[in-house]
Amino acid sequence: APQPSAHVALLPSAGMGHLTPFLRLASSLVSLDCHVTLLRPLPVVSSAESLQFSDFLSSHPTVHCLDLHLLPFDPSSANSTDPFFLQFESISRSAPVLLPQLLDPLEPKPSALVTDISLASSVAPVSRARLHLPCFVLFTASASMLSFCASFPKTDNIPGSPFIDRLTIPPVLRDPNNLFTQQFSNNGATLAATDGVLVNTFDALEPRALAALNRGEVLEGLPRVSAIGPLMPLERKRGGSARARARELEWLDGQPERSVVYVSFGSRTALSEAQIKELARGLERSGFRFMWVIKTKVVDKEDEEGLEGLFGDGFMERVKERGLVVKDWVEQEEILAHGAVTVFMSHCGWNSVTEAAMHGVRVLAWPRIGDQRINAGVVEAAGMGRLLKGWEWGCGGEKVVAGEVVEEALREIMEDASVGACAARVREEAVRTVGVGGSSHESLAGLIEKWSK
Ligand code: BUP
Repeated sequence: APQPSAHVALLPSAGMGHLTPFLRLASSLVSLDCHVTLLRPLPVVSSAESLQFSDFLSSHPTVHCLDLHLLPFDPSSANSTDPFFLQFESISRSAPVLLPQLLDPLEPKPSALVTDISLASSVAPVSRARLHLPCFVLFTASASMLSFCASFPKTDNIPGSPFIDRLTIPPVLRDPNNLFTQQFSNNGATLAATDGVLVNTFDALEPRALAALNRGEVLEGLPRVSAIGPLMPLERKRGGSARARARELEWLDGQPERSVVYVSFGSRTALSEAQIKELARGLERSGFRFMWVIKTKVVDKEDEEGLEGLFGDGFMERVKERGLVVKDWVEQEEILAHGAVTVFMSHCGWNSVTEAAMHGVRVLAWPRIGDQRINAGVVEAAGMGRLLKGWEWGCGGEKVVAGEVVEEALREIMEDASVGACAARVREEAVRTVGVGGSSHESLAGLIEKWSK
């Protein structure tokens, strides 16, 4: 058999938004004959992550998984209570000690280490100086967010991303003492000392941001930024055999083409109870068909409340003919791929945006935290979606958006053929870019060639 062309070690970080693109990259590398060593920080934060790891490993038996058992870490010493930020810190502190122990004995030696951006400042120096491995960063958000990260603490006039300003930046970054602000700033400052940056985006989605990054307009000394997205979803297999068709997909099978609004705010943001009630009212008033994936807790393990208690006024009964409300983990990518879905009311986590782009689904953007408002700017600039009218930070949480506003926003985006046409064009470009000869395909092939030498 031919020898694998390159051996790449991958170090993902915490949360589905970070893990998902790593596993997708791992899968693409395997299909391009690379040998992959996957470093798994343990324990993980959420049930979704454990399941994702075990599913992935059983369907990718050639991937070599090494467990990185995190060293004890006292969270009370860090200025944050966010379980995911605390986990970034814990992995960052453990990695410099554990990576040599795990990677030194490997034969053949990896030719490169790809780390998550949230770990870059602690991993890149060890990778180069101690492991003698070139260090690449997988940036798990948009190229616009990468520009912002590379420019930080500067927060406006970011080249190639005119929609970034003081109002769109994540509020947490206004506190210089917050743990996340410090991590973000250190990781951004490390970018120029890495060997390359991979981004899950593509030329047609963020042409100006990518051009500005690679022309050196954003940060002098930034290495090559390779757009390798949209990263392809994993094949849905569990234990090697095909799974039964999920209830959500069966429900969609029974709905007319392009009639359904899919509503989800991602794996780690919960709406307030008052907002859940107003959103329900808006969906009901709109008269549209909908599928709503509800999360009421930041970490899924703590989410035990039943659906009934959330609405409690006969809502479920009244909408049962045209609405499905789900509390479990769903296969979102397959939902967005379904022909019945036409609008995605989304928090604009970057994976969600790339999945909508891949399937030509319009986005009604309702950002909640972090990079999501900047990602919503990308969605608007590409024409594939709209920002919820009157949006401001905190809406959905402490500020409640009225049902009437939701209703009107849904009606507008459903009726706007130009958004639909843009979304369809973005989809065509996404398909083209990952095909042989497409720019994302060629970028990944170029990296593999580099790693094979
Ligand atoms: Br919820 C949910 N099923 O039920 P994002 C999410 N997903 O497949 P996030 C499901 O998780 P950050 C569900 O398709 C996407 O690939 C979804 O990543 C999938 O947002 C991923 O969109 C979620 O980036 O993370 O989880 O809020 O805030 O880190 O971006």
